[in-house]
Amino acid sequence: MACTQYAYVKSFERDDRLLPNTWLVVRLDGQAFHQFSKAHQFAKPNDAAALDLMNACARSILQSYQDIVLAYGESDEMSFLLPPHAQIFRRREAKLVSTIASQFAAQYTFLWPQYMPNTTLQSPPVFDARAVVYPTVQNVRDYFAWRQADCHINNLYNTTFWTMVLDPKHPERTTREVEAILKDTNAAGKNEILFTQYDINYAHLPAMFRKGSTLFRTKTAVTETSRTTGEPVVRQRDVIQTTYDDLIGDAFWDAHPAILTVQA
Ligand code: DGT
Ligand code: MG
Ligand code: MG
Ligand code: MG
Ligand code: MG
Repeated sequence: MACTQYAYVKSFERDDRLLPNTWLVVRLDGQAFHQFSKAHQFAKPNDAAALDLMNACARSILQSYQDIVLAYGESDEMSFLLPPHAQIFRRREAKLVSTIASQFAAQYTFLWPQYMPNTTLQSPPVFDARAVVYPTVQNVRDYFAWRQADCHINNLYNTTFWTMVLDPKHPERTTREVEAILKDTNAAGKNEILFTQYDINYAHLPAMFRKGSTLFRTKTAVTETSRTTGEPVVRQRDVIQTTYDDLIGDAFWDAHPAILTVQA
C-alpha cells in the first residue's frame, strides 16, 4: 500500500477480532420478511420451497467455508457455528458477518428462480447478521436449543392460528378473533384444538416445519474413478447433510461427535 500523507486514516479502523478460543455463532435474519413473505405469497404458516431455498443458501455457505461446522435454520433465519480453532478472516467480526450475509443474500437471489419458479422476485432480499462468542460447549448446545424451542413455539402457534383462520367451517372468523382464542392456550391446548377440531396430529406434520433444518458435514464413502488407474475407488469424502433432527436432546450430538470436537 502506498505510504502517502493520507494513509494515517487507516489507524482509525478498529481491531474487531473476535475472542480467540471461543465458539462463534453467526446468525442471519431476513429483513422485514413479514412483508417479503406476503409480497411473494409464501404459503402459510410454512412455505416448503422458501425454506428449501434458505437451506440451499446455507449449503453454499458451508461449501465455501470449511471452518463452518453446522448451520441451523428456521423461518427467515440461519445460524452458523464455527469452532474455537476457526481462523476464518483472522476472526475479524465485520469481515465475517458482512461476507456471510452478502453471500447468503446473493445466493438467495441467484437461486430464487430454481426454488420459486412461478413467483417473480419483487425486491432484493436483505439479511442482517450478528456474531456472538460462546465460551463453552454447553453454551453452544443451549444456543441451538434456544433457536429450536423458538421454532417449535412459533410453529405450533402459527399452525393453529392459520388452521383456525382459514377454517372453511368459519368463513366469518377474523384473525383478531383467533388471536383472542389462542391468547389463553398453552402448548397442550393448541395440540388439542388441532387434534379434536381439525383431525391434525401436530407430531405428524413435516419435521422441517416443527424442528427447523440442520446442515453439517459427515464423512461418507463415495465411489470415484481413480485418476491414475481409471478403476473405481471408494474414498471418504465430506458430504453436507440436511436433517430435521431434534437438537435439544443428546442423540443428535452423540451421533455426530465431530461437530463439537475442538482441535488443539
Ligand atoms: P425484522 O427481522 O425485524 O426485519 O422483521 P421480520 O418481518 O423479518 O420479522 P421476523 O424475522 O421476526 O419474523 C419473520 C417473518 O417472516 C414472520 O412474519 C413470518 C415470515 N415468514 C418466515 N417464513 C415464512 C413462511 O415460510 N411462510 C410465511 N407465510 N411467512 C414466513
Ligand atoms: Mg427480527
Ligand atoms: Mg426477519
Ligand atoms: Mg426472523
Ligand atoms: Mg479487499
